[in-house]
Amino acid sequence: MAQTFQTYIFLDLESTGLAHDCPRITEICLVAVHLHSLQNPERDEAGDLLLPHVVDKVCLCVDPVIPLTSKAAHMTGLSNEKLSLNQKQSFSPELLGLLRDFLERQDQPICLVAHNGFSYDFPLLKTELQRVQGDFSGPLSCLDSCKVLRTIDPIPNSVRIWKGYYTLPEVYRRFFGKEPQRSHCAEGDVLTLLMIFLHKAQDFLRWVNIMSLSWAKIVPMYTP
Ligand code: DCM
Ligand code: MG
Ligand code: MG
Ligand code: MG
Repeated sequence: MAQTFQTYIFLDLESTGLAHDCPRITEICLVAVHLHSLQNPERDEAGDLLLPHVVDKVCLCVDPVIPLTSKAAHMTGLSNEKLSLNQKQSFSPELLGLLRDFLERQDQPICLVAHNGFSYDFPLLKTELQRVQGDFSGPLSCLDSCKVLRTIDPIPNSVRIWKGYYTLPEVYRRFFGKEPQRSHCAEGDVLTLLMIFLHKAQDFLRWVNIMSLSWAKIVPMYTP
């Protein structure tokens, strides 16, 4: 299936915990970037990559209704108290509508991109959509950047097998030689992912047709 995605939507979720905790979303960020900006990246005077200017962005905090695990609270800096003191709303049919409208505004076809998306973000998002009796409509695909990196950035023989090799901050450090900004905040992680994608854009764009899955094939993380 040779299809040229016109828009890539980089996505990250923060949540109340890991898959076995049956987590709920606490924060969602989507940054939509047109293929044009991925193929023609902006650079500063030193030649270093810049984040594209022309993007559409949605960042929302969500009342998860259930408690965050202490690990998730520690990682993200979020808490049930902070979210409720700020009167954040739970994942609602209106939020589904907002996300659908955001997707519809983009040049089609779209590919969603998330780091560990196949095992975490896409199934969790599908569960939350199911909870409000909805889903995304129309053709939509998704790509796990971690899966692509295992092919385009294989662990050298000199490095002992180490499960941290493909974490978002570690890949960023390897490619850019500095720390990413604001890890485990949805927008921070999305922008880190976008820079990683830009750094290897030719490779990602070459592999996307083979490694992307239809959104319809994503199985919900659990039944709400
Ligand atoms: N998470 C967790 N414990 C971990 C790693 C992640 O509970 N050791 C959960 C909470 C995070 C969510 O996964 O909000 C997404 O992780 P990340 O910040 O890597 O996107
Ligand atoms: Mg993530
Ligand atoms: Mg078009
Ligand atoms: Mg994150």
